[in-house]
Amino acid sequence: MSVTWALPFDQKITPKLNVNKVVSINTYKEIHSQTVKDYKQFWSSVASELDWFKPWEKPLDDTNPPFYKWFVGGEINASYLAVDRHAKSWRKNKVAIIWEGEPTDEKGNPKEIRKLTYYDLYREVNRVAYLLKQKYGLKKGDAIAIYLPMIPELPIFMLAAARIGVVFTVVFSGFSADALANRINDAEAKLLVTADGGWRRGKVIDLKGIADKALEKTPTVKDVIVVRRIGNRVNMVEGRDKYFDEVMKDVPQNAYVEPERMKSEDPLYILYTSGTTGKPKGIVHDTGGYMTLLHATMKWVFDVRDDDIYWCTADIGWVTGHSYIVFGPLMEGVTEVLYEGALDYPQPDRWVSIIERYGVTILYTSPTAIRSFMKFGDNWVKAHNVSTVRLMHSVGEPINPEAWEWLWKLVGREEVPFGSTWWMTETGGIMISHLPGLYLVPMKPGTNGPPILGIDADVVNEDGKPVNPEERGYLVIKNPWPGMPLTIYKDPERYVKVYWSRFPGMFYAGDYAVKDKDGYFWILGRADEVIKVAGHRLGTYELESALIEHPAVAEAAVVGVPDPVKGEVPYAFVILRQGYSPSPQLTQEILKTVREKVGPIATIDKVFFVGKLPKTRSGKIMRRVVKAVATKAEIGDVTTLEDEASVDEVKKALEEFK
Ligand code: 6R9
Repeated sequence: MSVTWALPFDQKITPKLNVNKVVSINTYKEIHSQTVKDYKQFWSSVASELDWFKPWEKPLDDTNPPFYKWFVGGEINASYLAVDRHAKSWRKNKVAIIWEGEPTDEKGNPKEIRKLTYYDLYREVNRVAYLLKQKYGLKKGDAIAIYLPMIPELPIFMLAAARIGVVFTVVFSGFSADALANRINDAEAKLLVTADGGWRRGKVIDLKGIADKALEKTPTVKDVIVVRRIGNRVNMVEGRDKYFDEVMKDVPQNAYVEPERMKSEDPLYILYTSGTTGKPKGIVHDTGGYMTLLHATMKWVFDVRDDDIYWCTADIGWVTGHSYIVFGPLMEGVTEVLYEGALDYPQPDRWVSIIERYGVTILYTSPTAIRSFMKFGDNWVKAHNVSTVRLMHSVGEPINPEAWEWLWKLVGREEVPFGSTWWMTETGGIMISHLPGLYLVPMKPGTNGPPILGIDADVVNEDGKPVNPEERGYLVIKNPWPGMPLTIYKDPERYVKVYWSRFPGMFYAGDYAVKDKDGYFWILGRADEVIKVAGHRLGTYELESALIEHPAVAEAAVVGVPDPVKGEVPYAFVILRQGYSPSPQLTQEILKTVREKVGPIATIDKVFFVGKLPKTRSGKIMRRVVKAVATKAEIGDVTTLEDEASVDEVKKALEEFK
């Protein structure tokens, strides 16, 4: 658990903007309880705002819990919702995506800006759908993998796949060859889309080189499409690899592909996320329910309007980007910014210059980003005009009140609505949040606010009983919701076990939370082996598995410890094999192994060498004890500990760390 600050339960702030939407928490609770009581009917009325090819017969099939099916009998297509509808409307020539590349000229101005209208997007998505269908023979039910940087081709490929019913899995460009290969193999992807590289902090990430390594062990992949981003020479395998621009030459400019009539419960994508074991979980999202939740939250949480410039600073490789860069905003027909690179490159004011350049009105960012901006000081922000911003939200980890106040004052001018939206890969979209577009309850710095309409969230104790206000417990969701997972891909038992078994009949989120007297939620952090490093979700077990791949490492325990900027960072405690002794060089080698196995995002903050690790009598490493020592917390019950001297070993390693 990473929260160490005091929570301002009683501090209530009402924004000066959007005041017409402000309601008291009691009024909100009344409205909310109605929507929860009749949640099937409530979500049906939301879903009816989307364009369905065929209406559903039943809002929810709950005959086989927890494998719920939303809007059964209905037919819909996510790509149709995101592009065709706008291409046929007055939004045709409205800008959909303003893309800005990372490289800048000597004056600090971006070298490349691309603007795609909804009609451009419609045409490109159709052409790529044609390519995938006609040239590569892909059809409904096939799977592809996408390993691309933040360039317009990424949403285009996602939407093209969705158009023809091809399930896609996007792999974040910070993952390694091994991580990519595992995901491709689990999804049995037939085709991989990658690039000749991507820019990050002025350096080129060799995506094709990493992909080539992954492709050595992915028997299902027959074809590779390489998008040229950098323009450097990369290895191309005859018969397997083709450049995107070259294969597109044979696709008619006006290609049109009929959107597949997907059943509401047909899968849209698989997104792999870390859990408590080494193997990432392939979360499968449906089409109709997922799009319904995104439609609702785009309106309620972001209050999007046609004159907005919306910017979500996440990477599309994570769920935030899937839902709130690709499917949500495009379905709503907004103009959005898509930025390729690091928010503080080449200078700490890159992000504010982007707000200023395009007149961003809605900003969706993360606590880690905010804390890193804070570190650089206020002047970088003050040098730019950010007065266009009218609404902000944060996501990914708990936001500390200081970071909240800093951004609210400096960018929000102490007047905009600003919330912290809680949700996770599994929930598909936002679950607990302020709703400035609908009914806005007063804000409190750091809170997540109340559950959104139609969502019955609660905080419970070990026995699944609601805790008292201000008492810590586990976050659960008590009713099915549109956007919930269909399953874990190829592992339905694990889906039941991980999420639905701890508290029968309730979805277990894996987070600690408190509810204050007003009914506001405050999510405190993970209650399991998952850590959020700079908002990126990692499993400590994945990192441990990577560590022991190094020949010198006999055993390893990884725990998350609080960090002032990244929220949490991983510390590794390592027992070396006989014949090896600690050295800075060995540390570097070990870190390199983890980077190779998991990816550059998996940077272990510190490696500690120990002779023993706290274990139970049956030989299981007690990470809880390691974590307590590392964070100077109460060690708690140690009756199952095999050897108390191991605790001193960990303490000593921390004290003597150089
Ligand atoms: C969207 C996303 C999910 C975990 C979740 C929780 C943490 C996300 C948060 C938050 C406090 C917020 N989390 N948003 N904690 N306040 N506003 O981040 O999905 O990568 O699957 O992570 O992130 O711990 O359980 P994902």
